[in-house]
Amino acid sequence: MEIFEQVAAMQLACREVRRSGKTLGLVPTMGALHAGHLSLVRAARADCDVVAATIFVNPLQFGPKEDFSKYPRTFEDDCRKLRAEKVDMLFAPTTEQMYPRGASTVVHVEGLSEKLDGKSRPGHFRGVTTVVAKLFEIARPHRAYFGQKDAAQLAILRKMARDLNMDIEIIGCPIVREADGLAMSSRNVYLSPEERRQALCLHRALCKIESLVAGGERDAERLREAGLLVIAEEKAVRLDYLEIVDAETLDPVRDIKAGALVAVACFVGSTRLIDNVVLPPCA
Ligand code: PAJ
Repeated sequence: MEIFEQVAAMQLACREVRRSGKTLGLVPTMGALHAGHLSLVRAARADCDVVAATIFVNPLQFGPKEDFSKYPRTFEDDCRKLRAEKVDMLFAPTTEQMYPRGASTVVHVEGLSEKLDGKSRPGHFRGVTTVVAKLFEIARPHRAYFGQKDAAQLAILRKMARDLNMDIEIIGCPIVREADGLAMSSRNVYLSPEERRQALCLHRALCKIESLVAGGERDAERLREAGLLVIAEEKAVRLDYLEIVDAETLDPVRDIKAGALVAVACFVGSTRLIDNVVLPPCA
């Protein structure tokens, strides 16, 4: 695996891949890699001739009171995992490489970026779309792989690619979970054993909603209330949002017959966790 820190070197290497007629798959990450990230790498490995991963803890997508400085950084370990998955190239730039002094251009998907996580994390999605647009421009991959775990992020990146006519196929990959249902996240390491147990209520709420849908319930508000009750049972967990929305527009839906995204975000202690489930269309 070749490691690039410089934008120009990564750009050159990716240009060479395209020139040789090979397909290039890109997997953007912030490192602290777990099985969720590696599932994206495997999907890319299965589809593309050359796989490039990126590791960059993007300061632009963290709020001033968020965990940028304490975000887990495990670079050597990450490299080992990526090598084991036969990743060809790793782009791990410094902040100065990504945001040279004086850089002032941002990419902002208006509307969508202010919904769900965007409501409680102002500026977050603007940071995500700006960095991903830059990574796309540097690597110009044929395909880019993102997790359904960050459902709003995925919807926003799809919209960005469409709106800006980016010639890149955005591939969404399923959520990878721990054995007990907790969605894998680099932030799970922040949880104490007690919080780790409390954190299961996110998945429990989603399962409750799914089981009510299986039993015939179609009313989004009733489903939402049932999910809220499950979260409320875990007294130490603070709800940020639980919403039932259209997976593309992220606007609330009234019934779930045409399919819907159920997305939840909670603070467990000081750790913010998210999870979701996609309800398929049903009669
Ligand atoms: P990060 O949180 O490191 O996640 C990188 C990618 O892994 C994202 O596409 C995310 O959805 C996916 N992922 C994380 N946990 C997952 C899980 N349990 N199952 C499946 N996929 C999972 O998301 C980001 O970084 C950043 O916002 C980024 C897109 C890299 C831009 O900075």
